Amino acid sequence: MERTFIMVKPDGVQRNLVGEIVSRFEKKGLKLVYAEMTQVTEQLASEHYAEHKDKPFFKDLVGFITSNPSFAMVWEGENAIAIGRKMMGATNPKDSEPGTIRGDFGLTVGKNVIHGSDSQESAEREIALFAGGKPFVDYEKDEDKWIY
Ligand code: IDP
Repeated sequence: MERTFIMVKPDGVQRNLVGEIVSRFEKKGLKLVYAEMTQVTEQLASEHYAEHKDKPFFKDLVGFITSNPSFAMVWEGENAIAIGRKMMGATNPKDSEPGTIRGDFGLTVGKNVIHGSDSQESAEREIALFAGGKPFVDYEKDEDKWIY
């Protein structure tokens, strides 16, 4: 079983897309093991987006992600990381397919609604960064026997 870190960014929270996004992941068959409404700090944003620190959009990105609350989640399931990325769609909504979250709800790369881990390594790093030391809920879902 894999775990992936998924976060509805401030634009998604403000646009009332939290329920829609949670619903898509639930219906897909993934299991929610952690969720928190969170105000991302500048320190956390800088660590999370460290790979982009030399990019021209870094300042705007950190400013945006810290501007309002986000909704952080950890979803569990087989191939959860790759499936989460597929469900999100391409980084720039102009390239995201309809049916994906960014394809359906985003218009610009700066406000693309959702974040999701792109590899096992980043999933582990991001889960530790955002949810390290927080309580995870370990439970069985009866419907899993109809999914696996
Ligand atoms: P990802 O979110 O699909 O993993 P990354 O390349 O890791 O994409 O970029 C992180 C975030 O930085 C993107 O989701 C987007 O919000 C922002 N971003 C990426 N490229 C640009 C850009 O060229 N201009 C403005 N913002 C960008």
